[in-house]
Amino acid sequence: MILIGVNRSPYTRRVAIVLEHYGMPYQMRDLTGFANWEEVKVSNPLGRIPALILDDGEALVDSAAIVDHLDEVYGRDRALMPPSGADRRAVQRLASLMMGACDKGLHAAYERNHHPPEKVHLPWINECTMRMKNALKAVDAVAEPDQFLLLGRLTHADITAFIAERLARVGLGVDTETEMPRLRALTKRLAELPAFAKTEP
Ligand SMILES: N[C@@H](CCC(=O)N[C@@H](CS)C(=O)NCC(=O)O)C(=O)O
Repeated sequence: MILIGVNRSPYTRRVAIVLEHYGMPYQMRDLTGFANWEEVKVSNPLGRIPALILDDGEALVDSAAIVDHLDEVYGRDRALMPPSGADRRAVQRLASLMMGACDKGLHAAYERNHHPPEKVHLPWINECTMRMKNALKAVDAVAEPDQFLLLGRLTHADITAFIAERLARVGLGVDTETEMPRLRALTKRLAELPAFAKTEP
């Protein structure tokens, strides 16, 4: 498989962590939707990363759809997403919150990075950042010391919390150590696990 994207993209990193955790072989093609539009659009007409090219050439797009496929191939009963019921809903809820937090963070970053300075609307950046932080704080409130977020094991909730916290801290300068200390403690522990360490950009 070929993963198109760069690990500084939270969505790409999520897929890379899942591939590593499942022990699935893949090659990385370091492309971004902005710098490499012509190449990326071949796999994703939106020009967004990540895209995952399967061994038969089929291209999957959008991190959620890609990890759903990887969960299926790995086996629903042992995947990072529980197969059904209350456990599945709980993991879906936190993972959706965290992917939404990434979306808010990117809206803020794009406002800053893709507009001429005189057209940057600071209130929009602040609004998006506030909403992102609110979602991160909701996860911080349920994070227990030395535990995974849910079910006593690694799930998509932890991986998505990891990438969202990193985007807030590294990409937007949020002081997560102070504002979401329990979440930050979790992401420090996760960073030590092989799938996370190996994909650090
Ligand atoms: N919902 C998509 C979002 C992907 C996304 O927005 N990726 C960013 C990089 S972090 C991108 O390629 N942006 C280029 C663009 O929006 O044109 C996913 O989960 O994969």
